[in-house]
Amino acid sequence: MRLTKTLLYTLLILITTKPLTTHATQPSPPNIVFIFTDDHAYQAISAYKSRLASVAPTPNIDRIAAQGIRFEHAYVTNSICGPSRAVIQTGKHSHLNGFLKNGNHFNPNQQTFPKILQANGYQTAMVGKWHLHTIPQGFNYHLRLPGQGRYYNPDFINQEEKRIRIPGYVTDIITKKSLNWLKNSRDKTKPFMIMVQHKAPHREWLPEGKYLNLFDGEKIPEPTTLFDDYNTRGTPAHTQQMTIDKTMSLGKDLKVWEAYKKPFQTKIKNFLIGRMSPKQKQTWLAAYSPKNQDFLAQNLAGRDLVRWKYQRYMKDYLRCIRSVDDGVGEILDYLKDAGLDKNTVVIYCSDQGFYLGEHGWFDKRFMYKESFRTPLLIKYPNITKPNTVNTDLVQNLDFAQTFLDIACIKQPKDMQGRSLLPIIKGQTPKNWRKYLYYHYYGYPAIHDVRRHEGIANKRYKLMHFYDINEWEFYDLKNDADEVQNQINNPKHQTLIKQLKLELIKLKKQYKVVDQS
Ligand code: SGN
Ligand code: CA
Repeated sequence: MRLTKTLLYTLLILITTKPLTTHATQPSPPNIVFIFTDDHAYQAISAYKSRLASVAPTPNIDRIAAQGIRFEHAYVTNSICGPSRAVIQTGKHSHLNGFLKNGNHFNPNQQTFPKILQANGYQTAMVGKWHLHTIPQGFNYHLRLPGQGRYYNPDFINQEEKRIRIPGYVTDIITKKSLNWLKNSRDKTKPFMIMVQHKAPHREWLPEGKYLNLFDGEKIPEPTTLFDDYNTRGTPAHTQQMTIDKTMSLGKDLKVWEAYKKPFQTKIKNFLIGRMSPKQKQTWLAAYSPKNQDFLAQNLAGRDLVRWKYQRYMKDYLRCIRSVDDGVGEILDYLKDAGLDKNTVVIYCSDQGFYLGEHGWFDKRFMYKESFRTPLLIKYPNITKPNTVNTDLVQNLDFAQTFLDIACIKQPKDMQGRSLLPIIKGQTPKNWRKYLYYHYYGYPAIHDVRRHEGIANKRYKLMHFYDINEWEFYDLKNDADEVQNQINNPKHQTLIKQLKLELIKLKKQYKVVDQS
């Protein structure tokens, strides 16, 4: 009976997937290294040439762009952690993979791209933040952070479902554990796919000991919309809870527990440095105590205080990214030293974008540019031309099919994205998508961003906050910062009507179930 089942399964795989054929120029199916960060905004990658590029370079991440493609129009379908991960696993929008918002539980028995790769002879691994609240399936090796994970001396859940504490700094540990699997544990006769999934640079932005004084004395450039008043925007931009001014705390977020009285002060201090070793604590206090005293002595208020908070926020955030960048460098170096680089595709991206002070905000969730976008860099040796910049509309929805296509495996018909492989080869299909569909479901939830869906192309964006029936419309060519909601501008009414029809078509195509 068991034998028959195994036989049937093997037959099924043989029928549904093409055998592992090789690309003309490749000796064996390419390996895939997917490096994935949490909340890493494209503005904080120097390859994207943003306002932060010169002050906070990311030389190792930039190596991927220099040897491959930088996507200028890469977006997510739902700008929040768990949903983004579920979309990547399944190649399906949230309403079909069932993971609509953080806190949902991923159905682990559904089809995912790692399962298909594994069934087709790939060695697969996942190390780091998982956040899908179920045991990962489809991996030969997995080691995951429980929930959000912690920066210092983090706990992990190993393959035996045991919680283990690993001393050190989370980014460094994830890099080392990934390298350890690549070097020592995988079956080297088979192609591999590894998902290196960092916690950094997620809130509460606790940097590694050696970087606690990085950027001291420097001024991080401010975005032009730091003091946005949300004039012309609808209700949601006014009622969100994610401003640097009001929501970002001096204690937990900015590590100035001295600003509070005991016992609250002790509580925050314990939360932030309580699990550090005496040496880690000492390093922390030596770096932050004098900076905090200096800040408190200034007695800042109003815009000056917001400006100071922005500087502390950005410095901590960018310090966390420095460790990520080091890790990327270590992985790229290993691939090169082991002679694997020529047959390994490396992808760098984040689960969504993030506000680095734009609109006065941190966090994500909105369909506005900074959180709708995600950085995406791909290098495919001998296939991608160095330093390519691509402007096609791509989404995290496309990754699963891309990875299967790279591995020469047939893409399941029920996946909803499109393989990026033709684009990676420099041959964008003529019928490439013209519109993107977006849907955020997480309300009520932390940061109070109202539920919305929307449609966008490179020029226009139409958003519908359906619970309160408010629409917003932006002309991105004339208003790149999205501060001029034009929904009532008579000049645009025909276009808005057309976009509403396109939105209906898109929803039909993606089989969206209406929420309102
Ligand atoms: C935590 C954070 C939020 C963040 C969510 C979701 N607060 O709740 O600021 O938006 O995670 O982030 S914290 O004080 O606990 O850090 S996500 O990346 O997992 O979606
Ligand atoms: Ca995230």
